[in-house]
Amino acid sequence: MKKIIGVLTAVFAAALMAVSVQAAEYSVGASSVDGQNQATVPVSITPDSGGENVSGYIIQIKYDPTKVEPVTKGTDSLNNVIYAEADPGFGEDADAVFVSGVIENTAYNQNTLIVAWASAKPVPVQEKTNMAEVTFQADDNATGSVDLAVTVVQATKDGETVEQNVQAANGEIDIASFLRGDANGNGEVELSDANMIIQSLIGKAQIEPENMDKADANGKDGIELSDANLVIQSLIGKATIPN
Ligand SMILES: [Ca+2]
Ligand SMILES: [Ca+2]
Repeated sequence: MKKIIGVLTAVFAAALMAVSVQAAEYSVGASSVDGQNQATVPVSITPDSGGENVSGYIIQIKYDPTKVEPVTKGTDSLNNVIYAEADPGFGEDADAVFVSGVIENTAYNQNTLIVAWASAKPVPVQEKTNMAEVTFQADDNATGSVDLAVTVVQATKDGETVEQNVQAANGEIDIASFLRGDANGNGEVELSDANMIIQSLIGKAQIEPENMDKADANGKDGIELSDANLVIQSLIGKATIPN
């Protein structure tokens, strides 16, 4: 079992040379969905102080497909798989077309999710607004952090292209591994975990709160002697600790 604990933050406000107007800032953020190993990643825009009239964007998110995959959200009317959902509050009357797709580059473990939106009518934006949302599913065997690099490939305001290939944000999703039996939380199951469990049962040591679930090696009835027993049996190949 894994859980996603990371937060993805925008680290770079896109600035643009081609026009005198300062560009809006695009960002993504991640929050965990408990128990599902998923992170929701909203794609948002923070407009300039004067506001923006957004009429289109193409944003790409690069990710490692061996660790995370975007969750499919069904198919569109042309039977294309959808990987992102437009925020219902963004441009609902704009007569927009919303497209998402994945370009695979498995040789380098770097896939690209592209989210593109274009509207007949510009959408006025005065404050930070979510435009779309992507959900990433962490692979069961993934550990560590996953980099997500976000680029605004193109953006249009009032139908005019104003941004091209602007690095918008970099971030990562941390995948915390949950290792059952690891009562001392050092990332391995060893004999000292059995010691720890027994010591806690006789009041000689205290298991850290974040390791309490891990110390329940058999995954039932809380922490008991049989959990220490199972840890030892697993070390000598007599039993397997459940996930
Ligand atoms: Ca341990
Ligand atoms: Ca137990």
